[in-house]
Amino acid sequence: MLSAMIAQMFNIDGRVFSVEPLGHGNVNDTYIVIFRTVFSEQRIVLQRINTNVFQKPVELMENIHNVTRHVHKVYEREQDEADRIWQLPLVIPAKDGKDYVIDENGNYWRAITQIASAQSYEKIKNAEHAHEIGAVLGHFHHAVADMDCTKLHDTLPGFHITPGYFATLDNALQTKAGQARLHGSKVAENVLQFINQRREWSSVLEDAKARGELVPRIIHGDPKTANVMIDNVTGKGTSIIDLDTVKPGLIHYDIGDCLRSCCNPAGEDANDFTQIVFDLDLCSALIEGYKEHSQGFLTDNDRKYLYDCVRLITYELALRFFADYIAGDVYFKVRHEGQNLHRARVQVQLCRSIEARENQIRKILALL
Ligand code: GN1
Ligand code: MG
Repeated sequence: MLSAMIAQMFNIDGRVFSVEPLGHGNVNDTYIVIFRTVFSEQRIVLQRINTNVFQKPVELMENIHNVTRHVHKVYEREQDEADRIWQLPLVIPAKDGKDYVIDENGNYWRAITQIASAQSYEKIKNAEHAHEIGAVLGHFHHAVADMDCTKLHDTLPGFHITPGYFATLDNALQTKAGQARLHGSKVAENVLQFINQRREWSSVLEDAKARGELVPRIIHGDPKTANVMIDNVTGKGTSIIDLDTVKPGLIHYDIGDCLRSCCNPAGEDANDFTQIVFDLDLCSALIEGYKEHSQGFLTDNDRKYLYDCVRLITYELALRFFADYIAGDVYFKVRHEGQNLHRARVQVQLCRSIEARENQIRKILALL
């Protein structure tokens, strides 16, 4: 098996014993690999980087390398005062010293340590879980707060720049196949209508950035429920994972995405649309956890756009899923035809719920 052969090219003791798929990532292929020696075994996470999405894998690995090295130092330095052992995966070098291996087809692979005795969940479980996810994101932001974001590469230009995604959608809509998908169902037409009604507002964060009200920092880029490891023993958050999108960006992209993901108890693949709501108790719990561990670095201008970022990142994901459906599923992996349309519809429903609860959400976010 190719993945086993690749795994063996990393600098890890022992021999590959097994390789199994891991998680439900929408972009990369992820495996858990067990290495055995005569007296022990070790599990590592092996990933094939999707270079259709991440076109600069070497720069991407450089970002991950530099950020993890910095964060590990912070966590070690602050260890004695911490209420837990905070963790972050470590990049495992290949036997040739590089942070990746290129296979015979030109694919890039990387290996990272597994955060053991912990797991992540596709859907939020309860308020305590939301609190811990907020804590992990807040603590990660605290750990990178003193790092100069201009030292990182922009490995995914346009990522979370909401107005930029209209070009993808509009181009796809101009094709025959795109028109057929749009008019193939009332659902698709309704999603497009929802998106079009909010086009003008969708530059709200980018406009604030252009005015200098919001400034780029280091962000995680994808702090969804499934990317936060929860300790099996204590139930506390221990690590954020999936560091592909660690790069310069607005902190609002992270806060918005985290709330979008964690405050919807029905999850991204919900089938029962009556269950899709933006849950205010989960929101309060997440914000509390974030506040406790981010050690307060938000400015007044940052606070001004907190409600917008929750609504916007939810809207943006609806737009991204929908544009990909219209384009023929070229970006997000799908397990069945129509999945990206379904995913878009879920985010539209969530966005409607956010809009309906604007005042209550603003009140909660004012606590940050
Ligand atoms: C993608 O690959 P994965 O599942 O970590 C996407 C995120 C979306 C997320 C939605 C690079 O993340 O932006 O929020 O799906 N990542 C990229 O589940 O586009
Ligand atoms: Mg990701």
